[in-house]
Amino acid sequence: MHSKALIIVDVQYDFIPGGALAVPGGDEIIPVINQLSPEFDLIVATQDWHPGNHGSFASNHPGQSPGDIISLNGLTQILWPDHCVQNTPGAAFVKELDMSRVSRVFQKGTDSGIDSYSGLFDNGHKKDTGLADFLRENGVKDVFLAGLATDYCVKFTALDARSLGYTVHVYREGCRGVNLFPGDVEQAFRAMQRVGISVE
Ligand code: VGL
Ligand code: ZN
Repeated sequence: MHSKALIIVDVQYDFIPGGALAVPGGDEIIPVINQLSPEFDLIVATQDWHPGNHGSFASNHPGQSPGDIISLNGLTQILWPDHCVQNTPGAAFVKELDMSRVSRVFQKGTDSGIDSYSGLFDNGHKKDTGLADFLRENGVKDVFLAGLATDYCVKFTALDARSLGYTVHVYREGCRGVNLFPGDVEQAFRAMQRVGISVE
């Protein structure tokens, strides 16, 4: 049994400077996470893992551009540049991230018809990645989060974990955000705190 787990969210080349969907300062969190990980004996990572025809890619919607907002099978969807395409270098974990003690990787965003910001459930809460079962089977009570991006995948993973009843902690310095709209990162931290997530 493990009372606490660290979830490392989407530390992939496409989300750090130079990548297709670069998060400003995204690489700065890697030493922070590497320093945190020895405190944990249960660590998992999530991996954004899209097919090339994914519905969140602007390139798959003629006439649309990244940043545009559409309805994708009934859900509001921000369109992104092509990113984290399965088996491409951009989808790989950044090599400086210490993965040696990561016990499982949970992939998400694999269904072309729906996006998945959370590492637990898709955006429609229809399918899960297996991470919820994994946390339950391991007796986890406290979930700690770090990774990319604060205002998307970290936020929605944290909110889903909180909804499942976990005590959730987010490491502010272990995350960076997109800030597509100014203030998004601070708003994301506030939305997390409002439901009882601890930002530390
Ligand atoms: C993410 C946008 C699109 C993330 C993934 O990891 O935060 N953001 N896909
Ligand atoms: Zn994605």
